[in-house]
Amino acid sequence: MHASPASPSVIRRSDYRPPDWLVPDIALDFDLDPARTRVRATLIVTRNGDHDRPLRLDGDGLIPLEVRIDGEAATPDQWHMEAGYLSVSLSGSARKVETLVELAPESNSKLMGLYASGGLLCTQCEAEGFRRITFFPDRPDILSRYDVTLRADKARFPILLSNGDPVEQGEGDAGQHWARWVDPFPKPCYLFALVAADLACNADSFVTMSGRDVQLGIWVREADLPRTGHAMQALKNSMAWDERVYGREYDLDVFNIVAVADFNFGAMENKGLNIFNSRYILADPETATDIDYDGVEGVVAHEYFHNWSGNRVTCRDWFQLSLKEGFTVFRDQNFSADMGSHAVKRIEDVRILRAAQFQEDSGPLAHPVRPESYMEISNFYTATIYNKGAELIRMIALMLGPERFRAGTDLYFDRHDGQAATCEDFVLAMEEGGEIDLSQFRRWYEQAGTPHVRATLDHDPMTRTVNLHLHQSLAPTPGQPDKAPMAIPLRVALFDPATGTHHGDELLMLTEPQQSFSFPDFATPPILSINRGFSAPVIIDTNRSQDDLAFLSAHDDDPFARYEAMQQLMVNILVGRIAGQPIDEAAVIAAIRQVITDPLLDPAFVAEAIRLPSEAYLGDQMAHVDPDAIHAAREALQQRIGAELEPDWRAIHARTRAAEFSISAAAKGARKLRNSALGYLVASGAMDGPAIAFVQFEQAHNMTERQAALAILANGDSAERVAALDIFYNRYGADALTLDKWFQTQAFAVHPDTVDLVEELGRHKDFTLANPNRVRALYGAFTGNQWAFHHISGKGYRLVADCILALDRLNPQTAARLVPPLGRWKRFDAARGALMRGELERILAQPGLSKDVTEQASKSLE
Ligand code: 0A1
Ligand code: ZN
Repeated sequence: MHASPASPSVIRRSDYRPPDWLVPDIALDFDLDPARTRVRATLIVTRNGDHDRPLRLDGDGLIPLEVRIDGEAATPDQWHMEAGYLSVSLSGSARKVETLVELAPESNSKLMGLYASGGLLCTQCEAEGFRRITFFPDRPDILSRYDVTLRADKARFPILLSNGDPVEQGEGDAGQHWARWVDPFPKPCYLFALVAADLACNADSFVTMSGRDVQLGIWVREADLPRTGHAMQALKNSMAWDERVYGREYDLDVFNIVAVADFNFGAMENKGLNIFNSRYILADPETATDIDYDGVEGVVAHEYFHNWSGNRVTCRDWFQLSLKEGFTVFRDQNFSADMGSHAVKRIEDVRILRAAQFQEDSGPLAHPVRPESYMEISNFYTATIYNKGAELIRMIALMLGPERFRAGTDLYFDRHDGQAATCEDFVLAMEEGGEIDLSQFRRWYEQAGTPHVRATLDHDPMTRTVNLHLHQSLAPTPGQPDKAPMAIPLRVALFDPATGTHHGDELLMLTEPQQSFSFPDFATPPILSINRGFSAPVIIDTNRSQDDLAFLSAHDDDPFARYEAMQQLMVNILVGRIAGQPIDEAAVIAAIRQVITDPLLDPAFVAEAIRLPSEAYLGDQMAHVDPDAIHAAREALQQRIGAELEPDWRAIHARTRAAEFSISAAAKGARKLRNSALGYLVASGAMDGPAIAFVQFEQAHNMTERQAALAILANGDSAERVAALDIFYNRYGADALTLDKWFQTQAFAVHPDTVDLVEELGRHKDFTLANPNRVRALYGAFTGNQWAFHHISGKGYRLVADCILALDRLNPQTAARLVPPLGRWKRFDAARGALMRGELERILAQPGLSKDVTEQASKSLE
């Protein structure tokens, strides 16, 4: 239907075949220059099995300047180029193949392969960037030892880094110098990296559990050195945590991290040389919010943990991506919980899962945690692979308990060290090490979509028995019309409303389409607390009354379930209003009053509990999203909560003001609550609201309070709004990461003019498509602003489609990530749906569209 002239071909999981040739060793010699870099690669190749097929070396945009076999120039009958690869005919079982290519890193706007960023040269190879650097069988099941020599102008690029350990360096002619790095651990080419730069180093060290000294380096621009302390602390904490919790030790003598300004994702776990988007390294109180600090800690940990879950044990093929990503996200989530609050971290993670992954699961791009096919693998770095993948590991850990889970991970790491493994290998290790049967559980890897579980309680006073009836369902997703029942672990507790206590928390396994569980000894009907801790990534429907939810929001001893009861109270009111069935809001106001006046509660938890569900989450609760009605209802409730509790908001706001900045959990919690209180106070309509926000904006000694005040002002129309935005721009305009916040805050603003403002900002002199962070700050944030993006005029859709089309010519990966919001057209009314589809069709009609955007846009129209 929408086939473009060159329809990208589909890669299928079932087509996996072991490689014809292996590459146990590779030597790389780089003559680095932004305009003209020469790469000489020497591959030792060995025939894998009994066959006479040629050696196929992937190459994307490469021209072979030389091809040599065992040191001799290859003759024309020995090699030829085909679309996307170099084919070499070889006899014998082991040969040496050498190629020479030339690259222009400064013209590489895709930020894949070798590219220039802010005066340095760096690489990004995952998933298929190595083939843009040299000819190589670019697949993760080829593990090689790397011996890398880098040459460059010494004045311009005094620092030369690659994977593994530094072994030699020296001076060359004409101001050149060189360095040789050898990585003793065989690795797939997606983990290769190099950096040539003029950077300064925050140097530190770490002694591992077996007593080895590791040199740690975080490399940034000299001026940014003072902003690297938090990342370094996070790195050392991560190294100690992986030893303590998983028994995993670091394995090289050096561990380097380099921050770069232009990066398509968050960071990259290259062996011994992590390369980071600078937003996940740099943090100081003046420019970074607490969310940024947590992001730095979490991403530093994530990349470090990949050294075992991803590098020592890697993936056989890209369908196994969640093997490393889901597991590593699970690991970094638990690390961050251990560093701060388990309760709050769980609430935050579930909020992200629901916002990003549940939406994916209910739309045209839904795919299983282990997909069956793809056109462009870059499109599969998704919330499903990462966040739902982490939930799968979490469920396994819950079912096994800590000791047996650890036995399972020990077996997995020991058995597969040095191998390219599969998700099935992981599940088998869990079954064996953890002594459990996961046959039915495997469906979580196979079936896309978020299961619904309907839970009802009945109580028989004669037998004093309670029955919990559970009914599960899973809607069809693209390519999966019929689903089998899932194995769903549900933590439940039954509360006695008279005493406010329960009889114990139980783990129930729901494995049938319908199943009932009986509980004896209940004289009166209890109140159901279910999916405690969010034990399974499912949607629970219950018939609990507002009174039951109010009870749980005051008494549930599981913090997630308590938060969830509060959220459900609010959702019921808002969805009821939108449907024209008003529900009294008194219960919510009473619940909020109780939470904010309970001195025993952690302020960070309180801030989460009193947060109104987002407009997007409310949309997910409706058969058809009505952005205007959702917006109006939510604003009205916010105003009412603000006004009813105004004295409390003033008191909280005053009391949480700290004389000095601290990054402690307590100080972060206080700031979080302070900002919520300010939000409600301003929403109340109090005359002095904007002035109070402006004072906070001006006087804050940290970005968390300053940006929150700015965001609150940006939602309104006060004179303070204009002043604060100007001040912010003038003060921080020179710092790219902080200027991103200026763009982002305006794109997120819940304001009727946002769509016009975003159009203007797209033409601002500081806006550029060349920097992915800037694109995400403006257009990425805008697509997350439901009311503004879905403006009935369709202007929001047009702006985003224009951006996708312009960006696709430069950076298809980042362009493709803006497509999914346009693909949710089935969830909206006919008028909006038609406008969204129209933009998708316009995108697909562009000649020369990338494979990345073609896949996302064409799937979105189905
Ligand atoms: N493995 C990285 C994610 C990543 C993927 C692709 C990239 O470049 C296109 C970069 C990073 C991680 O999980 O952090
Ligand atoms: Zn990762």
